[in-house]
Amino acid sequence: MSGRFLTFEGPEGAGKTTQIARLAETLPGALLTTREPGGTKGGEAVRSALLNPDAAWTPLAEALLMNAARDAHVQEVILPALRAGTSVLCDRYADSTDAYQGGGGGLDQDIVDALRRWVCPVEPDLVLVFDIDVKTGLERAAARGAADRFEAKGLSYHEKVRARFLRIAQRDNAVLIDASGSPEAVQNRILSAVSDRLPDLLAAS
Ligand code: T5A
Repeated sequence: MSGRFLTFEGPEGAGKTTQIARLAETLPGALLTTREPGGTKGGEAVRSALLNPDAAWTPLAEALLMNAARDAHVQEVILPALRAGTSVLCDRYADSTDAYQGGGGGLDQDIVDALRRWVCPVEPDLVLVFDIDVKTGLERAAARGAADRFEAKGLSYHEKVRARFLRIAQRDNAVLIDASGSPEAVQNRILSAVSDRLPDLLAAS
């Protein structure tokens, strides 16, 4: 595989979508931007079901649905792109299942890990873990419109999600990004992390 695989993780409203667009404009070389849950027709249908505020899903059901969508996304989109030499910028991936269903929802770690082993034949070269105060992130997300099913979960759920992301950020393939401040300030932190960890990506032509 010759493309690089970067994932963007973190709590609600951390600014991932904004920064993926900015990074995609900056990087040379073949690039694909995509998101989870989603990225395929089936995955987008699963996304609508999961985010619907009128639906009720247990943490186990959420993890199974997220991974059903992820399996299609990995097989149909991510692996073919990486094999073709295209780098992939992905808004959330398996670490979100760890943080939300595991950290927030209390799902058994063995289940989270087993799903990851079955569904994820590829791990990211770099995980950018955005960190933002939970209230600030939820306020940013709320300013955009009505809360989806995850945004509507309580503050203590989102504090647990954030705590799990902080743990994930300590992994060797991860880096913590302070997501507070202006979009320009956050972009500079990201460019510095990418240049430090994956200099070939910035140099690619
Ligand atoms: N989920 C997902 C799981 O539970 N398990 C899983 O396995 C997976 C894959 C997806 C939901 O699914 C859950 C997690 C999520 O709850 P989503 O809508 O994709 O739903 O949720 P988010 O990824 O959190 O998307 P958001 O759009 O809410 O947050 P982003 O992408 O981090 O933030 P962004 O860029 O859209 O910015 C939010 C708002 O803030 C502004 C933007 O203009 C925008 O209005 N903003 C800033 N404002 C001030 N300063 C800055 N620096 C700003 N940057 C952006």
